[in-house]
Amino acid sequence: MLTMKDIIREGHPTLALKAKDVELPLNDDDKNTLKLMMEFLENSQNPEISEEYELRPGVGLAAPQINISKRMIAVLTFDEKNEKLYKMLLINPKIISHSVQNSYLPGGEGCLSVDREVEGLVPRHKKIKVRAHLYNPETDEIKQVEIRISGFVSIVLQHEIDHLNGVLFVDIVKDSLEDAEPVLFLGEEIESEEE
Ligand code: UDB
Ligand code: ZN
Repeated sequence: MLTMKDIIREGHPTLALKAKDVELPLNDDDKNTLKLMMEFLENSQNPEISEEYELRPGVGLAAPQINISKRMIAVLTFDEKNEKLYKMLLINPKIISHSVQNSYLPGGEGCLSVDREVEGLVPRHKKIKVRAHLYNPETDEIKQVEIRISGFVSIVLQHEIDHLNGVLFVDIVKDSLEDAEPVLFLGEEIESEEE
């Protein structure tokens, strides 16, 4: 299994590289890497396992973060807005279109590869359309997909795709953003400023 020791940190040269396209059909090594990436996210979100192995609970992981410079990402997160579990292993993901409107996580971002608190906001597209190959390890099937998403999952996908392009959130974090709306979670609302 993967642990935090397998995750390379800020400053490691691999994190700054543009990762290579993955050749299809998938070879057994790449299939194994994808399975290990999803297993890490599952373990990291399991309270007993994450405590025992000291894992940070991750919602996404890109192959370069385990020092494999290939265009593969794993996402495991529950979207409260549409009550959908996003559990995806994506190969060669590409943002084929996006909204003009920007969005951001109001608390800022963190990263499994960054061991410090970084203040500031990260501009993201509010909505994206991603074309990728989706791998299903249960059936060993792969299919091309187009995913249209907004909200938190869209931010996770953009954060992971940035890793494939050698970009860390710390490289693009801003003190303030103009014309961007915060991603809100269930039950949250915008505080109105009265004067
Ligand atoms: C994460 N998790 O997994 F706003 F329900 C981060 C860590 C680095 C803090 C573990 C996270 O942001 N969880 C989260 C945030 C919420 C609401 C919620 C859970 N990553 C993955 C990563 O580093 N991938 O490369 C960082 C995230 C920052 C924005 C999207 C991914
Ligand atoms: Zn990250």
